[in-house]
Amino acid sequence: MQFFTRTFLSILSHHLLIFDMNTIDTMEATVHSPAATEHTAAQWTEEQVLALFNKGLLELIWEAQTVHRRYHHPEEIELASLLSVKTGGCPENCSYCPQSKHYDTGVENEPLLDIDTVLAAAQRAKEHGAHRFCMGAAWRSPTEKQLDNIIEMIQGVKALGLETCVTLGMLKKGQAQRLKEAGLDFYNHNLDTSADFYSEIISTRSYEDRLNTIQEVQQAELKSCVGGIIGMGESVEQRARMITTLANLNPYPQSVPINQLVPAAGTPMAQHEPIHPFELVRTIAVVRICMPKAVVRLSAGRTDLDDSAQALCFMAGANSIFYGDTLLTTPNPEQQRDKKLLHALGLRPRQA
Ligand code: SAM
Ligand code: DTB
Ligand code: SF4
Repeated sequence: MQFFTRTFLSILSHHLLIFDMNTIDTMEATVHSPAATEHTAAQWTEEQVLALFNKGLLELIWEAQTVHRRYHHPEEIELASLLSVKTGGCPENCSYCPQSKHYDTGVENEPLLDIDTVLAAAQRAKEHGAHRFCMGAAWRSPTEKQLDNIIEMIQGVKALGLETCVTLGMLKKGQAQRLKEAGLDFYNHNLDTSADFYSEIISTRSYEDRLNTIQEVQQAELKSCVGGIIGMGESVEQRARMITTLANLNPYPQSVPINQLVPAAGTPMAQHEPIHPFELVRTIAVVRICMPKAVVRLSAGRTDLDDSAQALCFMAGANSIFYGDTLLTTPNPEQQRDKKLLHALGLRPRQA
């Protein structure tokens, strides 16, 4: 009897294995990815990325989910809390940003927060279940003195057992290395859009400047967090172009935040119509397929998404969110609402 049971189970598991392998083969055949399985892959063309954008949405989500499951736990989500440690008065003229001094947005130019305030916020974030703590500064580029202060914050936050990320603007030679030595985990520096659309939204710096800082970050062996914003009036081709640039970075970013424009009053983009949530879902799916191992963050713009739209973003491969009641200067969904949503979807926070 035992023999028959064991034989039956062995035949069954063999068949299941064959079924599984066949299923995976079929899945891989439909993704058409140019060997984009490692962080070092650098073979995407604009045409291939645009072809993904042009697929049927449900097919695209399925492909993205297939890639996602190959590299990530499908029920795990990263919770990243965000704090603006230096708000407002920024000399850059990014036309989406409420912190630029070029626009009258009601955001005041505030001094750098003191270390105790930052560490208290980080402690609260940890108690609420955050895994990563990101600190943002409205600077074009930090001075050495400003970097000293940020380094003290990084060391304090790390000592609390949180992963650290900072976004401080452009870095000069040697600054990424200083941050690395301080124990920083991630540097966030977004490309924001495609090279050909960039000069229409910012004129105080170039795309090249952005790429140079990303290169500094990578050469210092910091992990990079690089993404963009959609809904600024860019075309689908321009979205595909931005993703091609991201995916062809060598290595591609370990973390990719996808923001939906938050149209802030007083900025040149204040009147922009919101994009349809499916456009965000589609963009996330393409990012997931092109950068399979990256953590993809559903970032700014979540207050405009209902639970179903967010669930679709997670199906499409997003596995990180900003967690906390505010982003830098604009609102984010309340923590309690997020807790309920994650529970309803069976998602559990990634542990340190
Ligand atoms: N000043 C630094 C810089 O620009 O690199 C760091 C802070 S900046 C506020 C960080 C990122 O926030 C920007 O690159 C952009 O992607 C995002 N961001 C700013 N304003 C936004 C808005 N209104 N909607 C969506 N994302 C926004
Ligand atoms: C990122 O990609 N999004 C975050 C973070 N990196 C620094 C910032 C979103 C800012 C949204 C507008 C605001 O709150 O001021
Ligand atoms: Fe300044 Fe960054 Fe805002 Fe641009 S996005 S205005 S660089 S804070």
